[in-house]
Amino acid sequence: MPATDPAELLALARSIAVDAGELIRRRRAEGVTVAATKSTPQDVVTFADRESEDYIRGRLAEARPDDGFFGEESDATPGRSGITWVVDPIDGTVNYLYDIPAYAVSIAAVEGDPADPSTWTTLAGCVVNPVLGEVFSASHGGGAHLGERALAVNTDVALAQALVGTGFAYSAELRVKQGAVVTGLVGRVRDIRRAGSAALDLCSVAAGRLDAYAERGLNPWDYAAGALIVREAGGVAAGFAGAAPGSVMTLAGDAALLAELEPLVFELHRNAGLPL
Ligand code: 2AM
Ligand code: CA
Repeated sequence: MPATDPAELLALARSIAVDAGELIRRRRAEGVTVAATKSTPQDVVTFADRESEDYIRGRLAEARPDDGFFGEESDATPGRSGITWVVDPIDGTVNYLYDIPAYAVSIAAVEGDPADPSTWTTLAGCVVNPVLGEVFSASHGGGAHLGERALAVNTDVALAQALVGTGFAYSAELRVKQGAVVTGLVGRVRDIRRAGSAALDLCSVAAGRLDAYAERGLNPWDYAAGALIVREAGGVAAGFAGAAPGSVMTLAGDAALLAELEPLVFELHRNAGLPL
């Protein structure tokens, strides 16, 4: 079995994500304090984010010492194997702070230039919501699952009937412009959801709990695992104009629905003066 067998990588990702999920759930029950603020006063990191990332990093280093590491809360380490682990130790940190049960651990194994997410092929991804005990997973070519159940995105949904997930930036200035985008979108679709965890939003698309998703400003650790889970559920996860998902745009859903949604979201971004 080659060292890059996606099923083997997924088994490791799943085992570590479940254990890290249990760790953050326990810490949440003990009470959470903010360790520091990052880009804005709203962009926080808790001690549990750091503890979770240290734990995940340690387990990966022990199991696969030649792989690289790229996580939200610590410095990246290059590897020698061609595999890099892309990790969000808590996605949905604001939900975590408020004890809203929509936060997750996200772990993905990618191949490609660690410094350029547009070159990545994601081989395995796991997203765990420890409060609900939900384990979303996918391996390249192996399908997407919630627990044991195979997932498929919703198909044959017209834009006017689509339930669309999105999110807002920590920067107030950017959030106001994103508000203008939502104003233009909300009358064209069934409704909007803003759950607060990009990784879980992508898994919701894969599971048919949302028809589509569109958000600006994501980081690779927010979407790496979730984007693979969407694709393996038969959907598309991409940026504008077929680009890889990224900080400008991450769109997810069935291809036919995205063909309607993408031009609208693009136009609304341009009208709001958001860089494209
Ligand atoms: P986080 O909880 O790890 O910070 C909120 O819409 C979602 O987007 C969360 O998954 C959040 O991840 C992510 N996100 C990433 N960068 C963000 C930013 N600059 N502002 C707000 N949310 C961001
Ligand atoms: Ca995070």
